[in-house]
Amino acid sequence: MPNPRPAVLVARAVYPETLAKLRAHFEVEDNPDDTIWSAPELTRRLQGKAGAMTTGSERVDAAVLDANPQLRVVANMAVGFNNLDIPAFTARGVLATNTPDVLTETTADFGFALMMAAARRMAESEHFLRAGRWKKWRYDMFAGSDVHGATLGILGMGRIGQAIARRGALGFGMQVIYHNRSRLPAEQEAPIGARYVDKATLLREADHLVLVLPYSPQSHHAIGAAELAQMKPSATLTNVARGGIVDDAALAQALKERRIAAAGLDVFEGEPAVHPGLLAVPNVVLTPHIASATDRTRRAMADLAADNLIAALTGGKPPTPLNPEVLAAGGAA
Ligand code: 8YV
Repeated sequence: MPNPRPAVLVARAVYPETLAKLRAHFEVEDNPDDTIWSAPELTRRLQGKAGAMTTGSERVDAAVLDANPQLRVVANMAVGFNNLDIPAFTARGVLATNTPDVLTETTADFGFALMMAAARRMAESEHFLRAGRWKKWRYDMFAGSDVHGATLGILGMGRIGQAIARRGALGFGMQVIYHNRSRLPAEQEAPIGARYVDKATLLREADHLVLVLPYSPQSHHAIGAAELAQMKPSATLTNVARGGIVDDAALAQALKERRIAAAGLDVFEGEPAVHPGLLAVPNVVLTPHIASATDRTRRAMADLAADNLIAALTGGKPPTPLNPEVLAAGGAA
């Protein structure tokens, strides 16, 4: 018989409604101060817990799992799950879940906006105005590069990549090229006229390159000095995926030397720290990992994470499992 009221840990501050929903089923330890716990602190607080709700700031690996053999499920309030060691979860029969789909369009909106802001130099020109430096108009003042009709390059053509590509193709008349681990079926390529290319072609031909691939050891520094050198000097680079996919030091140098025109970054290697070289150059728009941050979407993410946790621990069907083989083997509840 499963415990009628299992204990769960909610590792970061979340909506009061989400906590109330969880409290209807579980004994909940939450984190009202929103402290980011160290690994030993997280490990300690997980003692006796059957489930946990995490965000990207909590790393749950083999050591954390081994210290908490009672843990059945971790529900990550994010679509990305590089903070969870999924093979370690699966090997121990622990379920992991994420929050796909509910954030796709919101994140695509933001990715597109960041790309446009970089191309049209919005942040740079706004800072100029606020600093009181706008004394007269000039023909070439903050002349950027066009988005409409340009070539949009997407690295990582998953749900969010496709949503950004739709905006470009259908809203802005852009030619879409993409590179991905696998090519999309023709019926998905056709409506947006997307052309599958190798990575070198993507780097060489894109006017605006947007990164939307998952972070893994394979994608670490997928964009470094060598890749930046292959891009057009007029090109922009936008990252709404994960820090670490771009070598931030190499990017700062390329921006400083104008080897690419501009960048839009929502994620950083080692965030919330930001490479000082990026802070020092004007031609980059910097935002603090907020691509999914609309009220409606963040609530939907919290709700989906809670639904996963509840289903997993009450004998239901978790909506978005990352390692469904654990469920097939009779795991979670
Ligand atoms: C989250 C994200 O806000 O879903 C993701 O993968 O990067 C963001 O939407 C962040 O990871 C907090 O969990």
